Amino acid sequence: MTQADALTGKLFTFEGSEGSGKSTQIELLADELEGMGNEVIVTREPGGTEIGEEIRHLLIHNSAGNDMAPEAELLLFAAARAQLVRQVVIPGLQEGKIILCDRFLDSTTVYQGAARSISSDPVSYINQFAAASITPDLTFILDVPAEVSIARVKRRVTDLPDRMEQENVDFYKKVREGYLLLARSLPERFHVVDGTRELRENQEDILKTVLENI
Ligand code: T5A
Repeated sequence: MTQADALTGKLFTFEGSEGSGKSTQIELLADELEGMGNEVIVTREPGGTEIGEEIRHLLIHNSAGNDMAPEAELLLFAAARAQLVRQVVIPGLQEGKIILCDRFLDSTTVYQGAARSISSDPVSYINQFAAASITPDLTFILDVPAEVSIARVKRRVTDLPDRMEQENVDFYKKVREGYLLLARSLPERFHVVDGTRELRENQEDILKTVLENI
């Protein structure tokens, strides 16, 4: 996290395409960290606040979203992030907590930037503005091939695929490539995890890496 020294907590973010295993690993990690006596906040994007969850509904589940311009989508993700950062992330960091966030600004860089082809200047500026220049201490990328993402999304029996999940295999490939490019450009912040490995193996890898960074 790169901001004032008063922010003594840690921000770990989890990225990757749909079905890559982010939520599963966050839940396992939060249990382990809390069991060790740490104060942990688990949150997600878009969402994590009442306002953010309303925006999430509009972005992901509302059928009106099918006509949404990529620029409008970018600004709505940014609006949800601006609220989350000010209402949850900064106060949590000021209280010295460990924050585990399911997606953060790298999702915008990859989905709206790399996959939807909005140019990098507005994406980067809007990201920084929304996130109040907060940068994660460490970001895990759960990396899975596009076909694995699609298969895992399809296996869900509880729900119809949401708007973002209806994208085709090329979109998922662009998302994966976008994340791997980011990881190569900022190796000190990103830790890439093979999301096709056994759950337990990834759980141990992520816990070990977090413990080295708190
Ligand atoms: N978005 C978001 C943007 O476009 N821009 C932005 O700025 C932001 C913030 C959010 C959507 O919004 C987009 C990206 C997304 O399209 P979401 O629902 O929050 O959508 O995120 P998803 O990634 O779609 O969430 P998922 O629940 O689909 O994926 P997870 O959390 O990565 O996967 P998880 O843990 O739920 O696991 C999926 C399945 O795989 C199994 C699990 O048991 C589960 O069944 N699994 C494994 N199976 C085998 N081996 C493993 N290692 C496994 N790990 C998990």
